[in-house]
This record gives sequence, C-alpha cells and structure tokens, in this order.
Amino acid sequence: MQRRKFLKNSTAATAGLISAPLIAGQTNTSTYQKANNAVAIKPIVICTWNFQKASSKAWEVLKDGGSSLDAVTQGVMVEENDVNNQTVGIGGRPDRDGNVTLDACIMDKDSNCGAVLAMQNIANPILVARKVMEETPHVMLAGKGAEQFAYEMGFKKTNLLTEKSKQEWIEWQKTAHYKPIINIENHDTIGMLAIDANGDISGACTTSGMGYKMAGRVGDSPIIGAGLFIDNEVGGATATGVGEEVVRTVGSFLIVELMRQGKSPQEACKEGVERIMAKNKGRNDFQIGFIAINKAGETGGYCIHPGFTYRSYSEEGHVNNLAKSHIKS
Ligand code: SD4
Repeated sequence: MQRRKFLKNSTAATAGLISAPLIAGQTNTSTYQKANNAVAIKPIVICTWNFQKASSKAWEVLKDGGSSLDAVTQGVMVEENDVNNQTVGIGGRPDRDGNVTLDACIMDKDSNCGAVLAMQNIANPILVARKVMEETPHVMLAGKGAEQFAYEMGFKKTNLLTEKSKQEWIEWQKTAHYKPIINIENHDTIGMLAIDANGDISGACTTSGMGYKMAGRVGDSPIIGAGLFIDNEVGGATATGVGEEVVRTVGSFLIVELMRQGKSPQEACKEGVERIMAKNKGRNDFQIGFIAINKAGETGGYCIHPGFTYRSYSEEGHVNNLAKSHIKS
C-alpha cells in the first residue's frame, strides 16, 4: 500500500521511475545531466547516530507522501525536544559561561537554505532556520538577531539549561578543561537526509555544539557546505563530530561534489574523512562522522574512530548501520 502511495504521489513516478544520473566516471554536470539511468524511486531517510525515534518520525512523514523537507524538519525536532539529548536543543550542554547556544541549518531540493547560529532561549532552532529560509531574504541569522527573529515569528522564550546539564557544567568548572571526548561528548548531533516519493532530497542538521565551547563559538553544523549540503541533482551529505575539522575541508560540499564525479556515497564519505586526516598530518585525537545519500537512494557513512553509527529507514526496514572507520580499532 505504501509503495503504491509513493508512486501515486510522484510526478516522475507515473512510470515509477526517476532519472538517477549517477554513473561512475562522469566528471561534470553536463555529462551527468545527459545521463538518464532510470531507477525506481526509493523514499528513504538516514541520520547520524542511532536516533530511532527521529528517523521513525521522518519515515512516517515520507510514507504518508510528505515532502523530504517536512520529513527532515519533523525528524530532527524529535531530538531537539528530547531533554536527555545533551547535544541538541533543550537539554544541550552549555558553553563555558553556562549559556546553551544552538546551531541549525536546513536545505531543500531547490538549494534554498536557512540557518541559525549561536541562538539562545529557543527550543526548536530547526524551525527558526526553516523560517529564515522561507520568510527572509537571508540564509543565516546569528545570536540576538536570530532570537529576536524567532520571537517575531511567534516562538516562545524557553530555558534550555536543564538541571542535569547545569550540574555537569558546574562540575566541569572545577577543571575547566576543554577536550572533546571521542564518541561520548560528540555523540548526539543529528544530521538527517531524506528522499521523498518525488525523488527530491532535503537535509537538516541541528546541535548545541561542543560542550563548554567558548562563548560565541560556532561549529560546522549550521554552515551550509560544512555540516550539511544538498544538491538535488546529485545527493546530500551531513556531518557530526569536531566541527572545526569539518569546516576546514567544507566536508559535506566536498562529499556531494565527489558523488557528482561518480563516487558512491560510501566512497565519497571515506574520501571526505581521508581529506581531513591528510590535513591533520597524523593527528587523530578527534572524531568525525559523515553520512551521504545519492539520487538513486544509495547511502554511505564513514568516520575516523570506530563507533559511529547511522540510522536508515526505508521500505526495506529500519537499520542502525555501523560506519566503517579510518582507524580500525
Ligand atoms: C559542532 N559538529 O558543533 C558539532 C558537534 C557535534 O555531536 O557534532 N556533536 O562542532
């Protein structure tokens, strides 16, 4: 029944087909666009880490014929609203001054995008990012300006610092040592990519950033091209981990461009990680995880240290995938 619904809702799907121009060896958009390698549309959502509830929510939207933009919006909001997730939305770890500052971005099939950076007191930064995309001539709003815009859009002021995160921050102040812990402190940022029944791709990424960061610090997550990038002709990619390292290589954009050149999502994510490793000349005391999807619905993930997983949900089922890693164990 769901399959039929997907096909019914799809323009390209009258024949159940979509152009999926991903052929190894093609190196530019024009050859790429000429390719017409038809494959069945396969709605699918993937997200960083083992976020079962978030990916299930996104899948519900997709299977009911909703857009990939609505799927990723509603999917990542599940984590923003989860007070137990200490790296996203309410409950997030504060900066070193005790303020929770949130970063988020969203990108749609037409390359429209919106982002909020270092925004305080608003529980759903992804919704504000979407409003930036849909209601303003801008792409990014930061700090007080983002917060003010949110109030103008009807969002309520919310205390984002939970008692648990506050107590941990007080404890942290005893040493005030800033050192991200691989797969522990970094383990909750959600980046999500989805393809809907029309074959259209969207993505979202949302985080409270690195715990105990300097006030005003912004990582990769709300930066289009770094923490997230979508090109509806090719695919999408998103990242988790130490954002400074992802920004240095514009990681998600790089991965999408590698897929444009013919690499599979898996190969592209691996090269994205290897590019960061090469820049660091042997330093590897941090974690990065990339995930990617292409127009044909193929997915991939790769990371530096073992332990990064990504969730996928399609008609074929709901799976938590263990990503291959640069360092083997
Ligand atoms: C950042 N990339 O702010 C984010 C952190 C992260 O899970 O991914 N945490 O750098």
